[in-house]
Amino acid sequence: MMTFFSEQSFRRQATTELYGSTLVTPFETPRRMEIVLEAIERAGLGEVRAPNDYGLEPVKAVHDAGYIEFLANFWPAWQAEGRTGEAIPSIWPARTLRSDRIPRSLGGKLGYYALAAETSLCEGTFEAALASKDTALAALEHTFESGEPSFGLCRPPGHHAATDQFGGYCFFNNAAIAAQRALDRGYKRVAVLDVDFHHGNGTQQIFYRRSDVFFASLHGDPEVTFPYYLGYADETGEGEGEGFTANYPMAPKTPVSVWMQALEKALAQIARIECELLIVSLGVDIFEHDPISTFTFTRDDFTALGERLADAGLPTVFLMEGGYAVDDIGVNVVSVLQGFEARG
Ligand code: OKP
Ligand code: ZN
Repeated sequence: MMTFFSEQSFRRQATTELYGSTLVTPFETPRRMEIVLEAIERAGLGEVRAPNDYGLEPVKAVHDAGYIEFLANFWPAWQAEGRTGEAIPSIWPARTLRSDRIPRSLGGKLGYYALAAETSLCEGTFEAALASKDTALAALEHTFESGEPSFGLCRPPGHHAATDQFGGYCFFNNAAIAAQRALDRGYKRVAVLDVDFHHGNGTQQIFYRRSDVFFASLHGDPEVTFPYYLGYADETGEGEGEGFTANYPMAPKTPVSVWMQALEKALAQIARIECELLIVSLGVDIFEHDPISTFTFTRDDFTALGERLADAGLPTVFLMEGGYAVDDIGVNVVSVLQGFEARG
């Protein structure tokens, strides 16, 4: 399988994540990418290519122009104010405040465009986010041109990023950008299947009122898991999009057999509504030893997941999302991709 990866992804080297009451080294570390690349090479999965630069047009097709401009300009502007540390939002247009104004101050903008506080803005973040969406777009293009599956080793991840908000380690929604591009290239209906441990709130929000992208997510129950405020089973889409969102929240320690039953339901929906392309938001934080998650996948379960996805019989693009058991992330990702290839 062809992999796409950009060295520019390493340009985000954040040193702070707000975790409980302390600042820790971010779980979403650049080292994750090195481990995945090593595993791909060791397994002989196939060629790794650098993506082209697809510009901002495909980003604008999904994200708000003011939000893109904010991310592009933030770091130089922050520095020009004499601030040296990484930026972490501390106030938002929360439910009892106004959200119809975008403050002039950087601190005000920071909260306006954020949905969570764990993810800092720092030097290189915008460049890495651009590289990540290019990686997703290159993978999509490869599958579009060849019909072959592809893997976009995206970093930073994307599925929490909404139309105009960053958070949960995400800035641009790579899966949504690729899905929109697929539609613009002529596919009539695309499925985004999100298997990351965390609900893909950004992808859901972007397509919630649309019927051309079916979004299904299997994830930790938001009653007890980030992002808490989206991802419940009663969210099924709105208006035109009614029936084109499906959520399968599951309790901590849910057995893989139960998770696989939810996957069957999601794949049945994908088949029934005749999706022509499958984009998999591939988070391997469903791993049993993931440090911030509570599902129970083993390496063999990842292989079985890949096999089952191949059986769906669709052109498939895998895009990297989460996975924080750094030493195991490579083996886990490659297990999915090799399981897929063994069946494909
Ligand atoms: C990003 B992705 C854990 C707090 C959660 C943020 C998690 C972001 C996950 N106690 N912190 O979906 O893998
Ligand atoms: Zn996750």
